[in-house]
Amino acid sequence: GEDYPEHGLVTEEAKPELKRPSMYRVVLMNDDYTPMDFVIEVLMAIFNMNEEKATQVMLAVHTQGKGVCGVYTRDVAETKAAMVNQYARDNKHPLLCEIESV
Ligand code: TYC
Repeated sequence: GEDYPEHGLVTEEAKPELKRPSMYRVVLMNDDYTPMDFVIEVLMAIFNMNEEKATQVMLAVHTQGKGVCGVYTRDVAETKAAMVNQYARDNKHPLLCEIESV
């Protein structure tokens, strides 16, 4: 855009173009041991899904091996993945959540 006005006093620096933040997929991995109800509970609690959506995503992970829980900025994606992994460990389940760049 214009760096300076046509008239009047300049009171601010020129505004730089803002970059869009990099986005990351939060991916849930299937395993043979984590109970289906536990996965649904995690999806509802951490990814704000209703029970129907959480069930759909859990079954997609169960049948396809992995599935996307959501796409977020890096800090949010890392925090949500860490929350899933910590909650799974606390409950002695092998459930694993990863992040990958979109
Ligand atoms: N495969 C698990 C079972 O049969 C269920 C499951 C679904 C586990 C999704 C992990 O990310 C997962 N109990």
